[in-house]
Amino acid sequence: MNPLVGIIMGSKSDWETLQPAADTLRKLGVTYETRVVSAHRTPDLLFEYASTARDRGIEVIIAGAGGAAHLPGMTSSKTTLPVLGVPVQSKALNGMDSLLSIVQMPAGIPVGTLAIGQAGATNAALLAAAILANKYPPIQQALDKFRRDQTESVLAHPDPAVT
Ligand code: RP5
Repeated sequence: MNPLVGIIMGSKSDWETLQPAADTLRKLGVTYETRVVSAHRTPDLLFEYASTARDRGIEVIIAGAGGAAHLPGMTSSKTTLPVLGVPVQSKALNGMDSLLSIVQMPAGIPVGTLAIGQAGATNAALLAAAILANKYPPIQQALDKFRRDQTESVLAHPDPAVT
């Protein structure tokens, strides 16, 4: 099946952060592809990826980057698909640079910005699934089950001192 979600990242070094997005989509039965697409090192590829994604059947893009993280914003500038930005926890500034450069988009070009790091990647996948669930009932069912299982797992272990 063609991928519904495109997971792109500025560098191979971002994969550790973005992998939970891929794992979460797989668990929910959502098809996806993963690619390194850099706003700075491969700008032509970024333009091509973003401007052709819809025609290839992609419906949501998750874009993760660190430092001067222009990838999500530039991707959104070339497509009207929903773009979810994941700030990578950079070494120099602990991800604050990534967060601020992704979240502070000018009005008119939206990026849905998630938390710094792997929590943001997981939630980007859940949000992508929620967007797709409006059109694909099996994804809605998988999301409902994910929430039920999560709740039951917490309730099943009420005492933190007992493993
Ligand atoms: C950004 O620069 C990438 O998103 C990455 O988080 C950061 C560092 O990249 P590498 O030097 O590890 O390739 O473009």
